[in-house]
Amino acid sequence: MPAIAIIGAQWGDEGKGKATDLLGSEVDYVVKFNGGNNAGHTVVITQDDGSSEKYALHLLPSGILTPGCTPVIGNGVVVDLAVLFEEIDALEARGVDTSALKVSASAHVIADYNRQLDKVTERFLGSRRIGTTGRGIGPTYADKMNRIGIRIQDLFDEKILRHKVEGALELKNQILSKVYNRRGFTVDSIVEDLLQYADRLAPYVCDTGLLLHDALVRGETVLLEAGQATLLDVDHGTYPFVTSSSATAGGACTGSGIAPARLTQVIGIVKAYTTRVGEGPFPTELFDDKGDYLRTQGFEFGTTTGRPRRCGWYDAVIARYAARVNGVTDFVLTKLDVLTGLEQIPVCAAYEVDGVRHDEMPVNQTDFHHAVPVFEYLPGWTEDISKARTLEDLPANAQAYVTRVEELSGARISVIGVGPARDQSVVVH
Ligand code: 2SA
Ligand code: GDP
Ligand code: MG
Repeated sequence: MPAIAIIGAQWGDEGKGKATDLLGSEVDYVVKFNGGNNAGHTVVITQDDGSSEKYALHLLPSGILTPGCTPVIGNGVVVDLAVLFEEIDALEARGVDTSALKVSASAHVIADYNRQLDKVTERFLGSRRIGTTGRGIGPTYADKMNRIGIRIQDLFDEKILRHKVEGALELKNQILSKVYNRRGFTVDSIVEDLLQYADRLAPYVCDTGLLLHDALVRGETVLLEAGQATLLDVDHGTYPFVTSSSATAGGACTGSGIAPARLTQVIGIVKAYTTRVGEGPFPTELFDDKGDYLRTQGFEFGTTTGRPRRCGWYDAVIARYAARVNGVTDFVLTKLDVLTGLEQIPVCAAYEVDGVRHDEMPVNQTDFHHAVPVFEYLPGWTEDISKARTLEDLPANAQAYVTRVEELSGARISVIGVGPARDQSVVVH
């Protein structure tokens, strides 16, 4: 009865989509448990004839691409209904069967006013902005915590829906008009907008917590797929430069209704270097041609917004932190191929803050802003590694890089990514 969590160990875009897809054929359920359409997971599938198909998923779990696997949107997700059906339609048009999808009756809905608030708040914050994706994620989670959120189940009772929308809009319209100088929303327009999806949504909706519990009792395998990552987690990330949900292993339980003791494996996905989108501290960030090199070689542009990602060297301090916070049992080290061609590869082993060495993540956010990486310099390799399928296929320096990164990172490396396609993986354990 294994429940396996896949967690981002850095600031996102580590390649969780590919890792989930890789495991897809061995699991019965894939559950998205946090976030919404701020996420962007790219999955590349190689066809029998050698051609490849690329899918960019935002709201739907990556397991939707695996026949026989039930994709689930858990209670911890915030759902933009227009995006949900756009994604379903786009996949169906490409021949992907989405009929098995299940959506939690307790997931929250992103309403128009929350998208609007996300965008105007960012503009208002100016230099203090977070660099959000503008999808309404933060304001929707704020409503959830403020107990004025709209849930999927509310869509099936117009009277209740209207009552809740009235409650939510009471303060929001005042904020929009008085603080942000924007026009407010009418209850009718919001209710009408949400109700248009109710009939189409109904067949997908169920008690997903019970569904998953029963599956685990039957001995089936459940994969919990995180959106965003540990350093973007609202509790454990680089607050306030975080997303508004729980992207760590704890969140996998609260966001799906699976009890913590059911988790048998936590797989941390970590890139062989580091990237970040949006604002916030990033100790190993590169501002020179090496950063451009990583961005170009790794095609580091946002899957959702197209924003160029900030790039830097591997940071073992945050990997160790992610291993600790999530209880990582195995790491998947992705994009090792992107480092090919570099003469020397720096790896951050610790930080120095005001002359003092820190082997652990500084608890004080100000210290993290001032953290200076203590680098080890490892020799690079020039051989193409994209066709490597075993550790022995990798050049000696690439093997040594993996070994050193593993020693520094707090958990074993079980899979190494050497290209975007499903089969471009070296399985070590
Ligand atoms: P939000 O919109 O409230 O969640 O933004 C808050 C912060 O979280 C970051 N964030 C992300 N970081 C990396 N990848 C994400 N998904 C997309 C992708 C991003 C894109 O896969 O490429 O396309 O731009 C993601 N989603 C949220 C965000 O940058 C803020 O720092
Ligand atoms: P996610 O948000 O963690 O699912 O990651 P994204 O999909 O946003 O970004 C990861 C990108 O790296 C995608 O374009 C993947 O196709 C690609 N990718 C994943 N693993 C590898 C790898 O091992 N090598 C290379 N070159 N690309 C990879
Ligand atoms: Mg992504």
